[in-house]
Amino acid sequence: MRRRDLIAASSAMLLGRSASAAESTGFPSQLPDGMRAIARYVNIPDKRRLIQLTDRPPNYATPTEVFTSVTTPNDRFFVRYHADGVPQLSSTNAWRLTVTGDAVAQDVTLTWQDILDLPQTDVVAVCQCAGNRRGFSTPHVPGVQWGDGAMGCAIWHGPSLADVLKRAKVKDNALEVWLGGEDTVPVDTIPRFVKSLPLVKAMDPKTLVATSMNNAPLPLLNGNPARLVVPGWTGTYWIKHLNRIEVSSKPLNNFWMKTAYRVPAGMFPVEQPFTSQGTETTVPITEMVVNSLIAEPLEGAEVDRAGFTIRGVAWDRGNGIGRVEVSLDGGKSWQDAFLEHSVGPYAFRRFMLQTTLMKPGTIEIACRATSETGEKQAETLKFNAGGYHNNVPRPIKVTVR
Ligand SMILES: Nc1nc2c(c(=O)[nH]1)N[C@H]1C(S)=C(S)[C@@H](COP(=O)(O)O)O[C@H]1N2
Ligand SMILES: [Mo]
Repeated sequence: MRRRDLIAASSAMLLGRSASAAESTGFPSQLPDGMRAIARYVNIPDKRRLIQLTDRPPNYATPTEVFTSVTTPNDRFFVRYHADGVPQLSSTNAWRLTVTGDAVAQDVTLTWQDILDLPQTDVVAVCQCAGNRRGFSTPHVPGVQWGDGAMGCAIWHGPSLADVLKRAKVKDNALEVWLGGEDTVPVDTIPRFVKSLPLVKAMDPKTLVATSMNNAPLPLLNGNPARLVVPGWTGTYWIKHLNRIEVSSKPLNNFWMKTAYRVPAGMFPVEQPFTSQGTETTVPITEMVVNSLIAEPLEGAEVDRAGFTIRGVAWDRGNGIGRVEVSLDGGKSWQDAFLEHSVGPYAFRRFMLQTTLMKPGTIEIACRATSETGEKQAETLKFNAGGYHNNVPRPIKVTVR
């Protein structure tokens, strides 16, 4: 921190203001126009300084400046719910996970201890809502108007879903695994949030039933006591408060699979198509697209003409990040950023660029990532009605002094 920022920060503290200079300048860049007047910072149990977009159901975004680190702290991790029926925190002694369905040889009910007794693994992975950046869609589309903050990266720990399913002896006719959580819906007209995975993704050793997050119990609003972790896939499959699993020989036929979370067929190519849920015109949204974000400086910041540091993160569907480029002139020219070491293909990868002497004035800075397999961010928006998968580089303005 520079001396004048330090003075500004300490005088803000003396005045009892909680907003730091960085956070107040960051607010505009990460939210779409209509949201800025409604959104506000909130402190709620387990959580501190998130941006509230809606209260019921709870939808809270992570502020951009948090994305200078590889893992997102639990108390800053975003929150997304479809219905206003978050369960109460309860003892893990009472928790049960049932595995049933026409494609298991025997129904089982697992206790918390059963889950702890299975082999445990760790995966560092990004959980990103399919609708992250929806608020920047042109034209505007309905849905929660997320800016940049419907994502986070954590160290997830627990048994693989495959080992849980094995306890029920999966039969050869298995096609999909249906997953539901304990949260309820306030009215019958909203269907309960249940999603399915194709068997191959459910059996992937990296697909976990996570019992901890960043080496601590999951916060209530991130799915305590256990949630599904589906590395490389959008957040919609990461079922929170997981308590029931059905292994089925049939495709799940509900609102959340057949109507919501779908994209036009062919618009976003994937490596492992979810064939049992595809039609000729639409497919379920699954694998994330390559993307990147500048977390420092924030939009509207004043930067030093002698040189300043640009930092941020890049991520993709799990091939890993191979390159991040930064532009200091609104996308006309690009230079390679320095990539920090990778902590795994599903994690955020940090980048940084140190600038050299430049002229005072307003500049636009932007970043764009390329995956290890050559996937690049889109140059123009691939418009779709859900506002999903927006990975167009978005320049931010800073003032050089
Ligand atoms: N039980 C339950 N799980 C859920 C949801 C939900 O509404 N209920 N929302 C999903 C969606 S769309 C996303 S993006 C992620 C968000 O995870 P987080 O709230 O821990 O950030 O949870 C997923 N799991
Ligand atoms: Mo989501």
